[in-house]
Amino acid sequence: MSGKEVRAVVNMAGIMGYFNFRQASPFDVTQFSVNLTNLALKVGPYHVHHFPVPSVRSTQCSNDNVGGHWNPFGANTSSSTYPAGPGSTHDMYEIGDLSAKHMSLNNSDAVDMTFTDFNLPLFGKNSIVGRSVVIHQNDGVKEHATSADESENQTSTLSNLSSRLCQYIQGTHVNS
Ligand SMILES: [Cu+2]
Repeated sequence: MSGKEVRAVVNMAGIMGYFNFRQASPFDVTQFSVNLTNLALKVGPYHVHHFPVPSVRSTQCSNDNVGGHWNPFGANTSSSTYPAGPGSTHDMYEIGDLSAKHMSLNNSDAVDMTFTDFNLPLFGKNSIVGRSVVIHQNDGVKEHATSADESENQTSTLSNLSSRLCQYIQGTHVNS
């Protein structure tokens, strides 16, 4: 069967790089890569949020538009048992809580890491494809958003609303 690979190419506010997600089949783990430069120690958490960025020229990167974290199983981040960082089994986290599951970008200028995620589907109703990735600044208020879409040849777009940034993930089907 055909695998899936989706990517957000980031070129916003000086930050360059990408998030890449690849899953060979619904029964395989997802390989999740983060490659970002020029973070300038300004950002920290990043998540898959519920909805895609509304349009290619969007100035609408707020949570009103992209929703909260992608969390179809209802993990409770307010619980005392919710993991504060990496090291717990992936079913303990919101699917979209990538920074808690894998690595915060706190105090980073450049990252180039690949992780194995056991709960980050690119297939089925819990898929992250067609949603958004948001990078939050360290103050927890400002954020940068990207949107996941598996259609091919979609043009990367950029918009900058105050300090929020929106960009689409471009996807391809890959042979597994
Ligand atoms: Cu977020």
